Amino acid sequence: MTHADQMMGWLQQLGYTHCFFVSGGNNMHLLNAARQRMKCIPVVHEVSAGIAAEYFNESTLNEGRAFVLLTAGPGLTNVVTALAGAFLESRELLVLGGQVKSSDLATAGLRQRGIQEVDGFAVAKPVVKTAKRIEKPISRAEFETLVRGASRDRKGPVFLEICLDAQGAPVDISSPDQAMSVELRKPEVSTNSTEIDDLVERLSASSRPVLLLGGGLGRGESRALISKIEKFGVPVMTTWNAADRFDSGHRLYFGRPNTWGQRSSNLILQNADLVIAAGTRLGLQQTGFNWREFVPKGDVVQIDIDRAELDKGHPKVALRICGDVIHVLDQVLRRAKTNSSWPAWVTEAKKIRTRIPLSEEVNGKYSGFVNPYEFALNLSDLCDDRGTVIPCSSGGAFTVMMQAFNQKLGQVVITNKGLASMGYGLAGAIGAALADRSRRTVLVEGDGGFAQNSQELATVAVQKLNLKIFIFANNGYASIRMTQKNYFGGAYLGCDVESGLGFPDWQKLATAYGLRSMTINEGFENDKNFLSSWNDNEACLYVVPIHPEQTYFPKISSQVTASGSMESAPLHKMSPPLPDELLRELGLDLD
Ligand SMILES: Cc1ncc(C[n+]2csc(CCOP(=O)(O)OP(=O)(O)O)c2C)c(N)n1
Ligand SMILES: [Mg+2]
Repeated sequence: MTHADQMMGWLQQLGYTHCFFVSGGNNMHLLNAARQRMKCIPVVHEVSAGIAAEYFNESTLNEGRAFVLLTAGPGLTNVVTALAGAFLESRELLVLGGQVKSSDLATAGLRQRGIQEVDGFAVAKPVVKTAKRIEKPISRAEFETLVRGASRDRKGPVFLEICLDAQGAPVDISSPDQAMSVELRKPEVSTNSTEIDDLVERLSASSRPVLLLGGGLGRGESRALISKIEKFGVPVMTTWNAADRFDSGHRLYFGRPNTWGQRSSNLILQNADLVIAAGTRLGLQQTGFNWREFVPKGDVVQIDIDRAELDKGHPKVALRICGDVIHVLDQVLRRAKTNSSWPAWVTEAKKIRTRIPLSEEVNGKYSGFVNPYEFALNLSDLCDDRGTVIPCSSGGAFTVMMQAFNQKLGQVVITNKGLASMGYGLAGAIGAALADRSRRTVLVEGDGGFAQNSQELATVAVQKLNLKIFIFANNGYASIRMTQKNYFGGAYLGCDVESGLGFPDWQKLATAYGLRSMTINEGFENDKNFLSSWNDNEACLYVVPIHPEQTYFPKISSQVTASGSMESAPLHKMSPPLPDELLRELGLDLD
């Protein structure tokens, strides 16, 4: 038995079942050991392995867990984007990398000694929770502590770079190392009880509270919380990372506020007198770059497991509680007293929500093209509560889906907005689809974003995934076109074919990979051909024609200032402005 066998056995006992990999000489022992114990899924590019494993684990649909296996040098450099994405979104990700023999490692001052050698440890370090180079066999206890670090406290990627000789080293399986290690202690929740008392008092005294749930609240945890919130009757909103924690049809659900958020949600949030931000880091995208005007009429209470997020200095937070979000919310909902003004606040908020649609007329309709907001609404109706929905993570398709998609409780919705990278959609959808093959997985991605990882259509075909892929075809990078138009007088460069950026014929590309495809148009939701492909269990690629000049309103406008910096409107001032009479009717007096 080799140390590689031993490590794979340990991983198996820790619940790992799936290995996304790209092979190479420097990870050969690890792959040979994984082959015998895991479902090994070859992907074309390492970055896809990383993203797929992140989404597999995030979807938490089965008992299994996925990790990534890659080779040294280019294997590692190719996965860095996925490490950064998982790091920024606090997602569990274990990456095992090969490395040259310990005797071939470059010594100080050398760029390289071993073939393909790159200092993976140093490259990965800034974008992982833990990085370690393993030059000789390590104990089970050490290995487990390293691996479990990915899913403890604030989750994040762990990168272990294992030298070829350490992988292949023979190990004595009768050594005491083999005993099961003791279960690691659950993290102590050191929440300060006077802070919880303070929050209980603030909530009971507030007349217009909003509970903003973030991705720090797990899917299982939020299920248990819903009935408690119902008894309480306070308006609930979610961040993008918690998009699937609440049903969009629930009477207490008031959407997703954000810089690219739902206008009604932004208005309600900005009218609150207390916002309890639970399990969200309240980053700039969430609060608006103009964070000084976040919740201008009320106080913000933030609950986060990471002290650094609470102390970062923005937005203004009246009460900061460091702790496990479910633990804090449980106590607060048990002890706070309901306030008699809440039903009227819910009614007021409901009116705002009903009067301001998710698809605004200002975006218009172009004949022969699909309106992306109407598309997202129609897609919401088509998706059942057992589906997995993967909006991509950049461009118009991402923001439209997060603005207009109506999720059902039971669905899994995953994006990676922290990195907001092109190319995340397809790789993520592959990971999520493999996490539960009985579900239909739906991917919505822009043509620019899709082009970055389209090589994984090969994986979709080989794995025979029930994956429905919608590509917003709008002649390239519409977002960049818009920037170049608004700020640089239409000096277009590298955003479409005319300005030098190439794209394939998507249907021909699908055919090349042996996949079905069709172009859909307005009314697709009732089209027989579409519905028959939608309802079977096979992959299909749908080209969705979106007009290249399609607008994406409402949005927060920004201006370049005299000093070259940017200045943004607060969350409640989305463009174009609402008519004064509507604002008056809704009782919105935010200036
Ligand atoms: C890896 C990466 N490089 C660059 C960007 C900057 N960027 C943001 S959106 C965008 C264009 C995306 O094109 P597409 O997916 O077609 O969406 P569209 O802009 O057309 O809505 C680019 C280049 C990014 N998000 N990720
Ligand atoms: Mg595009």
